[in-house]
Amino acid sequence: MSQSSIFVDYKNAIRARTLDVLKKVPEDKLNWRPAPELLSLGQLIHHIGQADMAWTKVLSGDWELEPFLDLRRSMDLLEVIGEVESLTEELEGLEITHQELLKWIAAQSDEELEKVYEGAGRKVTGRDIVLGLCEHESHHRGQIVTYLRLLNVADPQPWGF
Ligand code: NI
Repeated sequence: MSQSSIFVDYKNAIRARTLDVLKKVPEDKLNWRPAPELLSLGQLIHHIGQADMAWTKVLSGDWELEPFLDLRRSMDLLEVIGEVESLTEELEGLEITHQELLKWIAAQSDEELEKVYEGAGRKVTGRDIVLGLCEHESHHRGQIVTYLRLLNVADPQPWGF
């Protein structure tokens, strides 16, 4: 089994668990946040898709790593994301950016996944970035689960039943 097919399966499995959680998000709570300085529930969902989109651009060579990291560090996520209005639109956006990343992963040989991207004093391989995105999504899924608990919405059990 090639590394790319392992990563495609892994990314799909991570996403399936995220979608299980997102099914529980009440549409009328998209703009809810536990504190004023934190991303809202809808903004967290949007952010997962934005990360997939942005890193796919880095992986594809459309964006250079260094300016991307500089820009990312200077961004205020609350401002950049803005208000999120529709759960359906967010779910559609998530699917599009997820598929774009899967398309990139599926096209890579094992050697291509080892390509090194350099910037801001760091060196990462394509494989590191893909694994990092899976970790990133899991991290924010955990935040979303916490938000749902604070809203008294039952979250899916981690073992899936
Ligand atoms: Ni993040």
